[in-house]
Amino acid sequence: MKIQNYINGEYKDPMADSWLDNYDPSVGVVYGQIPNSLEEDVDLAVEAAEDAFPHWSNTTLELRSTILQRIADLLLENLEEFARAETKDNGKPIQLSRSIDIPRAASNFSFFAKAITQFPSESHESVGLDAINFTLRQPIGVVGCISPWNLPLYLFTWKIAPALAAGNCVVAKPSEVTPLTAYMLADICMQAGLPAGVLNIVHGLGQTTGQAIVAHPKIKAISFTGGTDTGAKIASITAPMFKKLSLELGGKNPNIIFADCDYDKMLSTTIRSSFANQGQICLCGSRILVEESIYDRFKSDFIEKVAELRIGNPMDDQTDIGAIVSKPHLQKVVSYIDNAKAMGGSILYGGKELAVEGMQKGYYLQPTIIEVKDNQCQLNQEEIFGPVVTIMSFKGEDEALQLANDVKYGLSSTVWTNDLNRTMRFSKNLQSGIVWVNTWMLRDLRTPFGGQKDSGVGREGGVEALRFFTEPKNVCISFEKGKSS
Ligand code: TXE
Repeated sequence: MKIQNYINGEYKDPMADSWLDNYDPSVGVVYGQIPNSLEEDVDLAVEAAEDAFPHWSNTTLELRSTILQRIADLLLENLEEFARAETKDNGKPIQLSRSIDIPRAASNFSFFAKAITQFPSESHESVGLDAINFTLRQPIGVVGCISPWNLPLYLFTWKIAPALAAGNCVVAKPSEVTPLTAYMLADICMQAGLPAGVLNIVHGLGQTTGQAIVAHPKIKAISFTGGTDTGAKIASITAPMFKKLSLELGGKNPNIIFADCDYDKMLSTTIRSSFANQGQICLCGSRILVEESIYDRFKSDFIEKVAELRIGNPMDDQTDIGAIVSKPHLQKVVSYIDNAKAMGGSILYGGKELAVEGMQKGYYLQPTIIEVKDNQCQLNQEEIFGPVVTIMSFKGEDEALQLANDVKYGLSSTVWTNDLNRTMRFSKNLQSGIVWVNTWMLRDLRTPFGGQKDSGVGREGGVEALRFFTEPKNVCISFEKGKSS
């Protein structure tokens, strides 16, 4: 199958007629082509977006909201088709695509369809100076959205929906590794009556297509989710151009387990927070820190539960762990495991590539648990982004906090405890954008989402996303005092 760009309301081949292979990771074979878009394709998309902007930014909130809600409804009407496409393209278990990825993509649209109708701005009376100020929140113009491969449609729409709701026109690029559902979304947008040029989707590589979006002088803001190194590169290009920038980057998140926790809930959630989506979620708790008194018990129970996970055909309803997204990524994850011993770790479970029956060339890897003694080892400091977790013990609160914060990243943390005072101490002192207590990945779309330290800058989600995608303008009106004042 051939995927095309979506520019100015229609599907288009790349101008240079250059194409890239798209792989099905479950079987390791090419099953389609995607545009290898170049600067000229991005230029065309920006032109279309610029032309569409005056009309879209002046479209009533009611109509904008109706169109976005229609996109959400159409995604849900076509849920099964989208879920199967996501699983084929990414290798994730179908039950995950069905229950999380596609419903959440629809929620992103319906959430921001409503949120924009409730988006307030401030006014400040300058008492004694006889002036009133109000803040106009205006759409920025043409904005760029670049998303990764791990939660393809989920993260793509997480950016596009608030950008459109706020009245911007968008040039967006999904990951070249997982382009299929973004391609299908274009069709839904056409059916929903989104005017031509309001959303443009350009496919291609990061260093060409992505870079052309980032460096385009007419694109005034960039929202990016992906690797920390890529984020740094994007920041270095956009900073001298004074673009607004939102970066959601990597994580090396601690999962801190105290002996007083609800043990069963902790254990089953820790299986998910370690290995959901083959561990390829920036929020996964890849460093498990366990209080010394329950360390041995946890270790054996965790290994036993992980051994029950079913690895196999992503399209099978019973599969817990599907395929790794691509061959290069599999090789990267395996190289960490191969080096584990040299890095001071001992493999407690897994660590091996697997051949799934009938899918011998697919990219399968066992869920892997590595015991480490030193938080400074590479395994605990670098984002592996695969089904690999480390476990280590700690003695008390002080050590747990020190270990948790002792990384360059600061995206999310999970704490398991029933001590309220400890909960408050950790909530205040953990250096991360999100702290989950006695849960993981429980998301409320109104909350600020993003990381500290090398995990990014800025926040998205709820009102934060609408603030990011608008330019605040202070209007100050002086008025004359009447006789009565
Ligand atoms: O991400 P990239 P990759 C981490 C994870 C992973 C590593 C690399 O550790 O192993 O990053 O993964 C586009 N200008 N995360 O290489 O390259 C690219 O085309 C503009 C964490 O796949 O950052 C894709 O659309 N765009 C992460 C998007 O950026 C560029 C999720 C992300 O790709 C570009 C994914 C450039 N110069 C990986 N270079 C998370 N935090 O969720 C690439 N891109």
